Amino acid sequence: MTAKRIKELTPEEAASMIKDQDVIGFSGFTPAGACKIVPKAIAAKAKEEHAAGRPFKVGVVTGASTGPSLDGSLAEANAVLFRTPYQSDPNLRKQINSGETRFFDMHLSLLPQYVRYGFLGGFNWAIVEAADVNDKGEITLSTSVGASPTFCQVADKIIVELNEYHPTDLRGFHDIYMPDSPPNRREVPIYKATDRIGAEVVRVDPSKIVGFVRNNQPDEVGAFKPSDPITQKIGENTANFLASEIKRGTVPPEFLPIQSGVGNIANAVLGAMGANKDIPDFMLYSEVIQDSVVDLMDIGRCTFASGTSLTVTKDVMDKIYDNLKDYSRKILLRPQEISNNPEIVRRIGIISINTALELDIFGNVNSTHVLGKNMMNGIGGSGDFTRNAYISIFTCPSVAKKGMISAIVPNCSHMDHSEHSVQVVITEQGVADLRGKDPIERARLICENCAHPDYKDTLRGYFEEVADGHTPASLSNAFAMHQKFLETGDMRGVEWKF
Ligand code: 0RQ
Repeated sequence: MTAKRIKELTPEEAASMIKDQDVIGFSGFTPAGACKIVPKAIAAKAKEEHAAGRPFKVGVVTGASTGPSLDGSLAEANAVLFRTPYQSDPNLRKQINSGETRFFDMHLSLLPQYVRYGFLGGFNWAIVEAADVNDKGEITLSTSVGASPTFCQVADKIIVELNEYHPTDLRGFHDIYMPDSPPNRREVPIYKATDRIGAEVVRVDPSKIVGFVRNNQPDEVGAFKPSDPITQKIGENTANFLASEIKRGTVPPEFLPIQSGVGNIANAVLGAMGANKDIPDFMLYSEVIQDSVVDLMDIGRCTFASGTSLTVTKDVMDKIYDNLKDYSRKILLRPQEISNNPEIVRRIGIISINTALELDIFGNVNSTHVLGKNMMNGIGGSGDFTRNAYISIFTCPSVAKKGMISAIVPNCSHMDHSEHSVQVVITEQGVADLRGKDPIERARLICENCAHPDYKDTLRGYFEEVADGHTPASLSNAFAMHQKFLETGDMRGVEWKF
């Protein structure tokens, strides 16, 4: 800790300054770098206020999802006025889906500029976790950058959650760069994943920092489920597809940077890519750097990872901190508007790999809404990458809920990524390469190569017999599989009505 003139506060003193209806930009992109001790104190204050019969709710804006101490505590205290841009907390999800909490789902690359343009109104506070802060107003962030530089720039006041679990030597791990606003914006000068273009620290007017709160707690990153035969097969199908693209010359032999989503499927895909000898050593230009990436670095298969968060379990984090100099040469954390920047994605030719909840036979993808209405997490960065990728891939198991839901349906019940952006679909059953295919060809490929055998005949019946038009559709049958699930708890055995 290198600041002498910034006041130390207790978490309760920090929380006492937050008022009902205040809007707060919290650090955090996944549980990595998310505030922990101050939001818990704010949640405790909310409970006290509610017990005294007074209203108390705050607007919560973050980089992406956070951990239980932030979204979990505030939701449990019923203290969230509105939330954006992405979340994954079960309690908060319930409140969002019951209409109790306003949530608006945003492309993660757009959030910082929305905030700077004033689209979301004023920000009373930036509350950011840091590894260090000094009297000049230089903040060394911890394990994520997310939207923190922007929150610090626009907020009236700043509270720093100084987390001494993170070494001050993290200075140098970040590349902080904020584009000018139009009409003065220039190109973001990144031409390869390893380029550095900004500062090591977030620089703020030190008089805006009202104090710091000490903490010493690792990130609340949960362990991954071990990969199962389904995720393993999806991973192998993806790796084999990419190897075949190199072989046929549509992907350059030196390969291209990879973006990979989060979660178990993404973990399995990266593992399979690492194991596939026909895929050269590769770099990541992604948003979330998770355990599997560090494993691949250790065996030399991943040579560099640029992201906005280092979302790793405690053992992996400890390993990185024990060898910080070495990993600093291979890992770089950037603001989310740079890690997910469409201009860069298009320029450097990123291969994007994201997960669908459901997709339709034409290649439209739903990543966010269960049965068209209940929010799961949010679109996250998947749209930033998909729309602009060199090759955009969506993966998912062909069925969910023990086979009672087909991930492949005649019509998506909600749409996040359209057929125009989705190029390749991969399930454990196989690969559908949709490039250069018309709608009926797409439907045949997705049905034959990716659908689960329990659903193939039903799906085939829809587009071969019931539906018609350039994009075969039957408005009265399009949601019959969803309807059957709502009525019986199983999508199987739909009979089409002519
Ligand atoms: O529910 O846990 O109750 O069994 O959905 O599904 O298969 O475990 O997959 O954890 O990878 O999540 C799309 C949500 C997938 C995620 C989504 C049920 C299924 C299970 C989860 P249970 P899985 P994952 C970079 C990229 C959007 C953001 C994004 C996501 C649960 O990947 O949020 O891509 N993506 N970001 O049983 C009803 C269906 C279903 C279904 C699955 N069709 N209908 N339920 N489930 N399919 C990251 C960031 O931006 C930070």
